Amino acid sequence: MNLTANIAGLNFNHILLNAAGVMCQTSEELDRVLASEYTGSVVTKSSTPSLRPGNVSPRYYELSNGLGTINSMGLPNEGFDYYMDYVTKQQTDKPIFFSVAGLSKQDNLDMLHQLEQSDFDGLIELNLSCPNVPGKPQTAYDFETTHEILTEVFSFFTKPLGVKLPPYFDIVHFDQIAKILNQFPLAFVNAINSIGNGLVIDEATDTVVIKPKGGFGGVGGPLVKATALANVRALRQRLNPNIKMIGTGGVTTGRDVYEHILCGADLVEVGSQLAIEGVGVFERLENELITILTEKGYSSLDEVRGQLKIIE
Ligand code: RRO
Repeated sequence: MNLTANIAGLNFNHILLNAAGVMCQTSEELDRVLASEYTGSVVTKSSTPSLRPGNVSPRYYELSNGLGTINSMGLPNEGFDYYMDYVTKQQTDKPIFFSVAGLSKQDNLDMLHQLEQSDFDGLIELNLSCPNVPGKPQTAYDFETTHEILTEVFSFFTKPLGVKLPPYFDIVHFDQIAKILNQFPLAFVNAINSIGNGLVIDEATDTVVIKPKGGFGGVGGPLVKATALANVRALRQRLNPNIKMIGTGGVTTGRDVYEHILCGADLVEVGSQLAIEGVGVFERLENELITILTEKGYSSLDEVRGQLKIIE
């Protein structure tokens, strides 16, 4: 079975990888994702210029009924230099994604200048959608600012760069963000980040389950699958064909991976379920995907990608 993908001339031998934020903060975690025979790559925890401890705990919670997760991690990370050191030391044929999430435009530009001047030869993911830093709105909900940042970035940046988007919920917003993104030589677009500012309440105590922001946090897992698929599909239909799609959100089975591909995903990322199940999830999901492809008589993902049928 051919499970390969290509973004910006870089080859991926498997379609799955972690979603930024999950199992990718320390070098040990990054090593585990990278070492899996079933991952196409790894994406680093979104970094800020300096180390951040993130929000107070409890800041992550798994719903007991398997519906999903809520987090308000608050961008804990080891700092830009730590990830630069990690990625430039790797001897791997997997193209690594380096995620950056500055808390200001200038922080993002500074980190991207350093990446541009470095020996890093992977891909860069600009996270415009962190929902959990108190007082900092999700950048990609502000279309004007998104346009302004990308304009400045592409005035100097030449390496393969993509953006991580928050979910959109209106057709007009799909149209508007795609129109902006199509103005730039993006290598890829990754949809979706968690659904921001959800609220989960503990039944026994009538209390929120995470402490930061009074309990508000980003929702992931099965709860977000329909929104994730809609965003992948809507953006794939609107973006220039040379901009590749990464599908993220609600992946717990091989069928979920398959549906992301039907909607147009080139690569598929696993967040909540990786946190719950560990790196073994990649082998299980790939095997489940291969079973589906085989049963349907496909021998490569190219036969499936974007082939979602609608009711005429
Ligand atoms: O660290 C986080 O709280 C976090 C980030 Br940066 C993000 O992009 N998405 C998310 O759900 N959590």
